[in-house]
Amino acid sequence: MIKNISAIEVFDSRGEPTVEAKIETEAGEFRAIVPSGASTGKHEAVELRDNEKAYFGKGVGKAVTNINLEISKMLVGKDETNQRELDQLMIDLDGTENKSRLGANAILAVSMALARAGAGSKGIPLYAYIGELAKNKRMNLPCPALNIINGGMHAANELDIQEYMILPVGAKSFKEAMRIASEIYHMLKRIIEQRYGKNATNVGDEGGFAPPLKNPEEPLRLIMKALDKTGYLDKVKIGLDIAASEFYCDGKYNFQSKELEKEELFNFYKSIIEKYPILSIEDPFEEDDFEGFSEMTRKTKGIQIVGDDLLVTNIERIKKAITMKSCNTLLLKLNQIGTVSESIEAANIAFSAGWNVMVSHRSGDSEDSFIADFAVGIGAQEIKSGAPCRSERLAKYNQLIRIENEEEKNKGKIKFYSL
Ligand code: 2PG
Ligand code: MG
Repeated sequence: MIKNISAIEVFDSRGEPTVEAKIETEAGEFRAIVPSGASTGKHEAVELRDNEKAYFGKGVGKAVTNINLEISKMLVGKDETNQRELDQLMIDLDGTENKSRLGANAILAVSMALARAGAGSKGIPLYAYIGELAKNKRMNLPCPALNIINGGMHAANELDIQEYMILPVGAKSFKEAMRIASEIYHMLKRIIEQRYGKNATNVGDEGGFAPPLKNPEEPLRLIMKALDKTGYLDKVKIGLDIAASEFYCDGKYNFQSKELEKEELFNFYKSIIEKYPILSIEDPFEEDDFEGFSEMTRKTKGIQIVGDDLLVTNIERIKKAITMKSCNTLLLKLNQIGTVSESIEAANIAFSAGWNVMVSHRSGDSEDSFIADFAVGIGAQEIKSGAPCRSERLAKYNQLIRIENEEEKNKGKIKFYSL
């Protein structure tokens, strides 16, 4: 039974305030911290900010108060293992389409802490509990997509493309995937330093390097060199998050200081797909262009087309994209939709359409590793949590290493997913 619910304002990896919720039950205390995006989709659930003097408007005092008063009042005394029901109670209490009254940050912090409390009262690991909630019989350790060069809204450089990721698809275990990624990351650092000087190895919000480049192909060339020098050319594929909405304006894409038509941007994608081992492209067009995504998916056979800002983990938008064949992979961010239950439902809808699911951190994140267990529990094929650098990124990867280690020790069934 839930004895108490409370919340406080803590800080995310960008030093901005965020919400931490705490739930007390007979089994102990369970906490969760919500993350925060920079390149947010306009259809995301609403992150409630105070818009007052403190923290230049970014305080989350109202969201904290909503937990301490309304949410707590409603949930104390309830059974913490009724995740679905309690999530629904919060959705109804909020009463808006986009959780703008109580704040998705308030609701999600409680929803995540509830899942931890539920796992705690059953005495099982969080990933196993999520697996039960998801009614999932095929858990696995996801393949990591590590963002090693940062651009767009996550870096103070001129790269239009937001994320250049490596996916160690040839690894046999999660641990091996991380070793490969770490070696490439450090080799890349040397290459960037040699070519552009020490200053160019400063990192962006997600721990990837943020060299002062403009040409969108140069990061690909640097990564290829790092793959070559580490001997991992046959084990690693490349993933991109274009985050195209960020440079879209009035029907044109402002790419490399030119105004491009959609066709021209598509031709750029075609040319890099031909030259580099690209496996995955996220948000190639602006966030309402379901048609453009469909065309992209149709014309780039064998490539993962990932919907992030397009889908915003929203069940209605996912269903629309399935009908229109707009993508083949869901980028899943819990705070885009605001509860654990709806996130699970979103994943299951995507799986049943034959899609992959890539669980994702946010560019403003924290030491909370919830999404690692979540990804294992739902059986996500992939996870993206930034570079193998900065502890808010590694909190997730380290938790996956722990889960894999426990599974190996106990001769469990959960294995690394080979993409
Ligand atoms: C994205 C994310 C995470 P943000 O666009 O996929 O990498 O960025 O959290 O800033 O929306
Ligand atoms: Mg994205």
